[in-house]
Amino acid sequence: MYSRSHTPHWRRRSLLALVALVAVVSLIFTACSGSDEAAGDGSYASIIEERGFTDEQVAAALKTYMPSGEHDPYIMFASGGHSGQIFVIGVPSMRILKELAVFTPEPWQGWGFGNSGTMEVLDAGNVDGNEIRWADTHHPALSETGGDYDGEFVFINDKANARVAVIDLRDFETKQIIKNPIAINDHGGTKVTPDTDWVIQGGQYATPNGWEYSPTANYDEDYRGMVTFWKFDRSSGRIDEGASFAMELPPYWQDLCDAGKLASDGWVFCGSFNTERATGEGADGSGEPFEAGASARDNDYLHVINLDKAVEVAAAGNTFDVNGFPVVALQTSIDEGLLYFVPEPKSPHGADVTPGGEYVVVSGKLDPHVSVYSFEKIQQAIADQNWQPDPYGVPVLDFDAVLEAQVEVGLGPLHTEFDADGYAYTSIFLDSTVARWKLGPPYHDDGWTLEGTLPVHYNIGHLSAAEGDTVSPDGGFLVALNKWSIDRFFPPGPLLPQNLQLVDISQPPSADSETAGMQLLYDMPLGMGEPHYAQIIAADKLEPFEVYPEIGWDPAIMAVDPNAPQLGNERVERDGNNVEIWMTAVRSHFTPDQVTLQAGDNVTWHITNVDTSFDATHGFAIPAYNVNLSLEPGETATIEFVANQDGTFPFYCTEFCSALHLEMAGYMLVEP
Ligand code: K7E
Ligand code: CUA
Repeated sequence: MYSRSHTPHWRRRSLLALVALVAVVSLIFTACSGSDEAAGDGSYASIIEERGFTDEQVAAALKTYMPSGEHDPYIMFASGGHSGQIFVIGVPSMRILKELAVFTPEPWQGWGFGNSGTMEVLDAGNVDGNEIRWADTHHPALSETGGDYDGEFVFINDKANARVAVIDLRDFETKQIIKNPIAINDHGGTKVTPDTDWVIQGGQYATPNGWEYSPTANYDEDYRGMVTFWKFDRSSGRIDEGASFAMELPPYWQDLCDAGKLASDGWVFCGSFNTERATGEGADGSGEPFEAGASARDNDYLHVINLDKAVEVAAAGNTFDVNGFPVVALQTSIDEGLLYFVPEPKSPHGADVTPGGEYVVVSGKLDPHVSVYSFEKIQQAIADQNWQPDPYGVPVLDFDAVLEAQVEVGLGPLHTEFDADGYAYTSIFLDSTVARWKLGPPYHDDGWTLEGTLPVHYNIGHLSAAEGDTVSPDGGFLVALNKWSIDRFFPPGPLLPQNLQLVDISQPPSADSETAGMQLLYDMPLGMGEPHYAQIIAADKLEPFEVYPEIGWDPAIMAVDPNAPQLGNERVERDGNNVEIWMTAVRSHFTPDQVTLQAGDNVTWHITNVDTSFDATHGFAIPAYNVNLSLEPGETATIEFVANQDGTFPFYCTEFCSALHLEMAGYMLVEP
């Protein structure tokens, strides 16, 4: 059984096996050197020889190989970028298990093709009346208990339209999509507080509140940034919009946020850029382009937010209203001591809290250092009122008073995660490396030093270490999520896949290792949208349903639908031109297998998959009506449509479920 100690059993076992195997391999090499007999005999020694593998390559292959039937010890939830979905990937095999449907219709899962439950979730993400059926997903956040992943839920943001989704990990289905009422795009989210009381969604490109029209000439007065705190109700598995609130921020472009934990529990930290408040060249070309205008100052501001206190202020009703949503005004935040700034060097990006919550690590994209701020020193500076106001009156704490350390890690540092031994890993975009560096006290007395770097291919964005942003990171594996793959794979046209590179971080840094003990294991091309962030959870924390617990289960309510068709009560009822159908699906039959309608009927059609066997999924497709369902064992679904096209429509099962799967079909007859 896989256990989660520093060096898990399975890894110790596989390392021992590896050492033994490498020894055997070198023995065989020695025995066979100078002889042609080994070549081509099918032994692994001859394969290694023929393909010219090095010892290191053989070790890498052995570390990622999962024999048929064995499961990966870790599961990675990677954002799907433009696909609007989440990718579920086994680690270390890097096998894709599922493209989990979130914001985008997905036919295999029957997501968004007639199933009322899925249509309702997707429609809740409509914006200004427009059906938005894609998303730019960036940051998945697994639910936490006590700052550790608990395997119950995962959340993710849509940068393009400022939406947040809730996925229940009992069935890996999206249960809720929420449109942010005050912002039209986001970035600093999702992240969760240590017990998942709050889901954080920070803004990005400032607009007037509620994305009202205002010319950029009025930027300073009318435009505002924001951070939204969504109250998560674990018992219902939904965000409670009515208990949620936002904070109005200056029109800086807020970037990534992280929740405090342990030492800093109750606080939230968000980076920002464009504190210059640049508004671009403008139509007449009189201004400065954004990339110059938004990079003019030496510092931007880390936003330090007292969430516990903000919750009290919002609960007391000390808010104003934007599109019916409560917002704590900027001046209220200043007056009540909810918001402080800390100068952060040169166009910062990631803001990551150390496992114990003692520090916030910030990377400046245009600065070769990570800057490490002490939460204790931040508290002291607040108590000492050691600050200057920014143009909006927000206290900017003294940089030197709150800085703990700066570590030079390379050009273009972005994001940081941690392992179990007090090392931090920072992605270095311009250098295309992962930097491994040593944290200072209480992790190491001789810390704040760079141990070394590992080249990655190429232009790494985020990285994700096993449970690497929790209070107890596992170490062992790290995945570099690289933006460019260039020469790593066959180029399928000019749009190239991203490259997810698996790295072994189980070995300590050593002086004779150029890569500080890190070993590159595997290149995984991902050609389905650009993943940004990913989180890696120990697989034994996940307890998904194998089949739905009872027949007639409605995933939208995670309970049996009392109106679900059951074996024996299949029927068609007509009331005027309202027709309701109760159908069951079982290997290999739909009951009833003929349904006769009249043109213009309002049709409500329920189907239950009454199969209870592991993996006995049925599909259900009706041509011309754009209906396609996936009915997992026990699941019930409802479709509603107007039978506005007369004709003869064979419906059929779209999952190859049995030997007589092709016979699992029927006719929908619509009389003119
Ligand atoms: Cu760096 Cu959206 Cu987290 Cu992409 S963000 S890399
Ligand atoms: Cu049911 Cu194929």
